[in-house]
Amino acid sequence: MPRAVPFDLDRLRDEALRPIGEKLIAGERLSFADGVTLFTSPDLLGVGAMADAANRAKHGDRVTFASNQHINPTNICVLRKTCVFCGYARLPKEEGAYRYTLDQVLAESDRADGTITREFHIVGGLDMQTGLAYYTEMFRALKTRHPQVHIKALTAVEIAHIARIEKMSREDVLIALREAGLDTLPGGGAETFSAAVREQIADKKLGGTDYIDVHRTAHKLGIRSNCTMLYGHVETIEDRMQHLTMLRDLQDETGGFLAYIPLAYHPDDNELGKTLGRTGTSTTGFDDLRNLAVGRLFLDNFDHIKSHWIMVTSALTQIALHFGVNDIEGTVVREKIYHAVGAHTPQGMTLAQLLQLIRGAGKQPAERDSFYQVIREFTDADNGEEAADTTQAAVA
Ligand code: V47
Ligand code: SF4
Repeated sequence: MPRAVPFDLDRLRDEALRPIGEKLIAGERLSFADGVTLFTSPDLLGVGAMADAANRAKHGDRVTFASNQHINPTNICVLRKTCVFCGYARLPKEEGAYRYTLDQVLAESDRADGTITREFHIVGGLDMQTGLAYYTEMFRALKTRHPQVHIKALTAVEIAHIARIEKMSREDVLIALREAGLDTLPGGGAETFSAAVREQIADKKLGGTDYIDVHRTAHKLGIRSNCTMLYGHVETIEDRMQHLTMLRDLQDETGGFLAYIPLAYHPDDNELGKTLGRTGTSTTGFDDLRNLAVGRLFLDNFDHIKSHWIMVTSALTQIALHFGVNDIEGTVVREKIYHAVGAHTPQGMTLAQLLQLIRGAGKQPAERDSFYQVIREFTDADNGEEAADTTQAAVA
């Protein structure tokens, strides 16, 4: 059962939201139909106010971030032609294709030296040459070189790909990766689960039920994970709700999800954007805030709702801190995937910029580890100066 949340119903201007506000106050779970109402109500501020109340009940004014570094070891991907929303992947012989050697991965990881980076977020394409040994060697070497750094790596889609090319079960792949140093799974690869949507945007990709199955297997092994939803392309509101319902159901079953991160679709430099005739920013600020707020309200069994500022800008992320968001993607060194599809945000944010963003929203910044344990609270006078800044060199 969700917790009862104090809320002033007079803040709602849309009568259709009232029964939802009453459920919030009573600690009752929202239905699929409630989710549709939240997605369609003209009263975005009312939706946001409820999400803010639900968030405050869990986290007060605290907003967390983790200092992480993205490493994308290969952009070679067998699904390059069928994931039409992706601008990052290349075929093996295509211009721009790359696959890092272990030494290149280690050289990139050394950017973490002398910084506050505590997590490597490692994802890439479905490359036939990067099987289990490629990743187990990589994780072992990374753990030896940076023992303090958490490894959040390989989406459900990549796990299933490795299992297929190695002719192993997904469970055995996860066990081997964990032995090599894998700590948690990121949430990528989910897109939108609906079969009709997948047929249009990611025809050959691991299906929604299988994505859930890989996460279930991981959770049962004690490997926690994040989850995402790609929105703002061809999906309907019902598709979004089906997706959120599947995530909420698995969370009821395992409790293994750490955070939910809605991802705004970017249309530049990918086939889908051309087909839809869209360029620039595809989602609206309204839709970005609404997706975050609905995530907070509907996913009552999730502790953390994260805004990926790279996708929706840091300005919108700041406002989202009043729409149910309690966590922001931290200092992301050398992000490549969204910058391949037209994200115009910087490739990283400094610690000082992050603190300014959070404080500017009237919130209290706290650095967390990858399991959401708070490592450091920042008092108003504390600018984290004694901690080396992660991105100064990297964003140049
Ligand atoms: O699965 C690909 C998305 C995802 C586009 O777990 C696109 O902490 C928008 O999942 N427009 C990978 N999005 C990134 C991801 C993620 C990011 C940050 C934090 C975490 C976490 C996970 O990027 C892919 C796909 O959904 N993506 N192309 C595009 N054109
Ligand atoms: Fe490959 Fe992932 Fe891009 Fe699909 S979204 S083409 S699986 S890298």
